Amino acid sequence: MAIPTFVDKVTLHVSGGSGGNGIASVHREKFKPLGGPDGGNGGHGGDVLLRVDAAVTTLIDFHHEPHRKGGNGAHGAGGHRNGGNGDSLTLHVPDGTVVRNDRGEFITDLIGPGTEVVIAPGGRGGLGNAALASAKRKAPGFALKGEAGEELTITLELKVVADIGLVGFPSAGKSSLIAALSRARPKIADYPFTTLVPNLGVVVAGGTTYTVADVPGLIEGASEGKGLGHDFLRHVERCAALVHVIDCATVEPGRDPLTDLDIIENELAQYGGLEDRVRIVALNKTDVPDAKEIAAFVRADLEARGLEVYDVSAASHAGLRELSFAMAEIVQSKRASTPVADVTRIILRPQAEAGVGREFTIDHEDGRWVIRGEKPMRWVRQTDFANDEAIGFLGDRLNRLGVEDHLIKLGAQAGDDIVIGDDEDAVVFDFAPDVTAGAEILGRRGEDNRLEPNDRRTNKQRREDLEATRLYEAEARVRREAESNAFEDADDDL
Ligand SMILES: Nc1nc2c(ncn2[C@@H]2O[C@H](COP(=O)(O)OP(=O)(O)OP(=O)(O)O)[C@@H](O)[C@H]2O)c(=O)[nH]1
Ligand SMILES: [Mg+2]
Repeated sequence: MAIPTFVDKVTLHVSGGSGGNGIASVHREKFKPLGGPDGGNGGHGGDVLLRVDAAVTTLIDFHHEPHRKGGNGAHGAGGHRNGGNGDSLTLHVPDGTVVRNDRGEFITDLIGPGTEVVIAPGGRGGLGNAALASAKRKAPGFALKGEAGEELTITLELKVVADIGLVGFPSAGKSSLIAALSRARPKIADYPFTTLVPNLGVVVAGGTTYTVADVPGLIEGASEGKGLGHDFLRHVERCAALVHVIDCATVEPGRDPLTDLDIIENELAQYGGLEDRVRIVALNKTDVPDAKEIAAFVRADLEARGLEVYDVSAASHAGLRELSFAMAEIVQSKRASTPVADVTRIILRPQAEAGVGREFTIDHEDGRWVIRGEKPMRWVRQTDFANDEAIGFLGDRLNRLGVEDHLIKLGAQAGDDIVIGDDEDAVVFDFAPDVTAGAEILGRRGEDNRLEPNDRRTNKQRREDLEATRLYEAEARVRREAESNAFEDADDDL
């Protein structure tokens, strides 16, 4: 039964964990009518990461389990308790994994063990009302919601990272050569298409350590899907050199070393992109007497084409030393001319596409004003629309960013539709310049008049209130400073 054990292309759905909600809570104590806000922050959602692991050679695990999600952050709680962060999830991928989005666009290429990328960041946790308190907004009756983690569909494609690629007809002896040159033990047999997946071997020669990969045999018409087709050629795309392994012992009609070479070169040309790779020719099976003669016969022609030619036998190991040194030399000079990339730990953080680099944009589309930008869109996601005060807070944030001024400048009229965000995530407002949503609660924007001095209070009450206010303002300041690192973006304008 054919069970796929090597999978070199998969589609994967990844999503970061959701951030926990911040909590609106008020500290209650006997004889203190209004304690300070003490709602804690939600924890951040866990990220989903991809990391190159030398021990992983296939993408098969993802084939079986294509949905992966980071852990959710916990919600905050009263008494200044912050929710814990969600666990991040690290997915181990083979060296040479190419990552693309669902439109087929390149995201990143993961090369070198330890290289990692945060592919789906977790959502930010929402701030609790304690962290949202300020001199002006002493007791916020709302908190920010946690945000959903980033969610995306990606394809992972394995392109083997090898220094040398062996190409040739089926049964030419490619896998036998890898076995003879390295400790790898690929399947070898006297029927064509024995190799269904690339084999990788590590070779040490002349003080150089390098890797050699073979690919399933090619035949004429591979570019039209004959045999195993072209699919596997992507595994030699990263190679510094290609070695033509030519079977000098074949008795098949129409086959001889020069014709074989031309056919393979033609298929490589159809595939494209490999023109600039150094070529070496390994005339194999020279342990067979007839083969030795044929090899001697074609050498001059091959050399006349500018090719380096090696007579070898994977069976007797004749000529392997010379071949392995020739390969080492090419690898050496390639490495010397390529700047050393820091492959140990590259951390990429793909950015959300909308509004990167600027605060916001406003477009007039179908009679509506559409606002886009990372901050406004994030702020909308953080807003609890069931809470008027939270909506007022959103209005304040937008105005401080200059959204209202800009809308007026562009000619927006009261009552116009204002849309923030795109498609399913969009939120529509009526434009109401100078009138804050939630105005019935808030006096001047952002000021909570439940806390304003009130003539009916006695002087003693007033002193007590003042005392309490000072206390929790001081507390809130200390807390905000402590958390400003973790929440640098979220509270940058509070
Ligand atoms: N006599 C002799 N036989 C060889 C030599 N190298 C390989 N063979 C034989 O040729 C047959 C095919 O060898 P493989 O190494 O499987 O060939 P391959 O190029 O990997 O073939 P595919 O995987 O089908 O593309 C096997 O029966 C090997 O034993 C050699 O140097 N001398
Ligand atoms: Mg093989």
